[in-house]
Parts: sequence; structure tokens; C-alpha cells
Amino acid sequence: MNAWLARPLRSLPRAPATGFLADAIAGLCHDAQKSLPPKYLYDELGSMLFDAITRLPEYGVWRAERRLLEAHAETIATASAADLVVELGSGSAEKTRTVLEALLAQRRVTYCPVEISRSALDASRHALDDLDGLLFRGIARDYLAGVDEALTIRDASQPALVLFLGSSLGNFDAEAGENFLRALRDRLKPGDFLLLGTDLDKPEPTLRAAYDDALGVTAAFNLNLLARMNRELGADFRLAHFRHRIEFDRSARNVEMHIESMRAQRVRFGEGDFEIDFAPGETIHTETSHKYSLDEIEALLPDCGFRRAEQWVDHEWGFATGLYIAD
Ligand code: AVJ
Repeated sequence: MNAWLARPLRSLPRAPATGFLADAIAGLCHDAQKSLPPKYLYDELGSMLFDAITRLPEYGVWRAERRLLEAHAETIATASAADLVVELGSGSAEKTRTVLEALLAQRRVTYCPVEISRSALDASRHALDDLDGLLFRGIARDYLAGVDEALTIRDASQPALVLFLGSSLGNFDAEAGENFLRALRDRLKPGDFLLLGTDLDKPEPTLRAAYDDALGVTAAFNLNLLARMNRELGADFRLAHFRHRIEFDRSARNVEMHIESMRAQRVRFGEGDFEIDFAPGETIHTETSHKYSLDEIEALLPDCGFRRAEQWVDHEWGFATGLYIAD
């Protein structure tokens, strides 16, 4: 059914919506479970709040991956011998620097960060400015469109190395994650490399704290999505009437981030272009963060056409980084 005809609609908008507005309408006009795509968490402020999350004592994900990359950058560089690095969701690219430096010790490198946030792209460009021999080509697009664009410039003599760090793969549900890895593999050549970071399953209190920190930074990161709809889509969410909520699905090993409506309320977009009703306790699902088991990773990657070259596990937090070769 056309989203415009969904029940919460009061009157037709003036022009067909595209992008953020269309996705917001499609996601919020749901009677079952309202949801929004996680990529909209990352506007300029959202990207900065995510950077703050990486500094939180409760969020061990980021530091665990940094430990692994620092310890194994050299091996990654030697094994891949890549001259093109494509990074999906590069953010500040702070951890990537280690890998780039190790590669640059061998040859010139073209670095194509694919990042939805232009402000994060600009910041990473400046942060990597001092690396000699690095050609920076930022791509502000969705993942696969970005990969397509990045690979058009490849010089086929050396392999490409795709970085998918931070356990961002876990934002997909199981089926979508598999489809995504297959679609990525289809775009690569045999002998290209994938460096994949995956956060491992751990006890519920640790996971809850990581996604609901004492300072409230993750809450701000989540609620910024409402503020962003107010800023960009002319919505009138009253942030004080919503709260950050974490759901944990033990059997699926998913941490879910939600925004909960604390009362019955109606939110308007534009000049009443459309309206959304919330029941007390009703939530918007904003992100899933899947937590992996090593067995699961071991089965998933070969299924999608990637053979394991190396795998390292950080036991202090529980994080795995694998280097894979496209078969
Ligand atoms: C950037 C998607 C890997 O899922 O852990 C952090 C985002 N959300 N805290 C994650 C996030 C809330 C993060 N990823």
C-alpha cells in the first residue's frame, strides 16, 4: 500500500516525499511497530554524539576494536597488499588510521570512505591530512552505492580492501546482513579482502550499560533523531515526552534501541501534512545491534563467498576482527 494512504494521514502532502521524509512516513505510519532506519541517527550532531559514545567507559566496543587494529595492522597490510581501501561507515576514521599507516609503509593508497554524514567525512579528511601517499576520496552515499562508486576508480593490479568496522554489520537483521554480504561480495573480485569487525555476545547487564550509559549520551544520540525530524522535517516532537529505551532479545542476541512515548500524544509534520498518534508506552525502533557468536561468524562468511585468512579476538571486551578473502 502507498504510504500516503496509511491511516495516520490526515491530508495529502503537497509534493511526493523523498529521502528522509519518505522514510519517516513509511516507518512511522505503522500500527504494529514504528521504526526508522538507523542511518538517520548520523546527522552532524548525531555523528558527534556517536564519537562521544566511543569514549564512554560502558561502551567497550570501540576500544576493543582499536586494540585489535593496533596489534594487527601490520599483518593486515602485509596480507592484503591493497592499494585501494574502501571503508563502509567510516565516521571519524580514527581507528582506520593505524591500518592506513601500515599500508602506506608499502605503497601509495587510495582511501574511499563511504559515509552518510558529510560532516564526518570532512572531519576525517582533515584528520588524515598528514598521511603522505594517501589519496582521499570521500563518498557521501549509502553503503552499496558507495562501493560501486569507489570500485570504478580501481586499478586492478592490486587487491582492494573493504573495511566494515565497529560491528555495524549488526545493524542488519540476520537475513539482511547475509544479503548485504553477498551483494558486497558480488561487487568484489576474487582475491579482494574484507576486514570485518563483529561485537560478540556478552552478559545482559554489560550490554544494557553499553547502550544505556549513566551519562545519558546514548539517550541523547537516540533522541536526536526526534530533534532532527523537528529541524529538517518540520515535525513537532516534544522531546521531554519521549525517552530512550533498550530492549534486549536474548535468543536473537539483539540489543534494540527504541524511543518510547511516555504518554498518548499526536505529532504533526509540516503544516499538518501528516500526523502520527502515539499510545502511552508505544515505541519507535531506531536501531538493532546484533551480538555475534564465533560459530555464527564462522558459518556466515563462507556462505557469502568470503574465506577466512585471519581472525583475532579481544577477550577483554569480547570483539572479533576477521580478515577475509573474496573467493
Ligand atoms: C556504530 C552501529 C556499531 O551498534 O554499537 C552505539 C551504534 N548505537 N550505541 C552499535 C550505537 C548506540 C553502533 N554501531
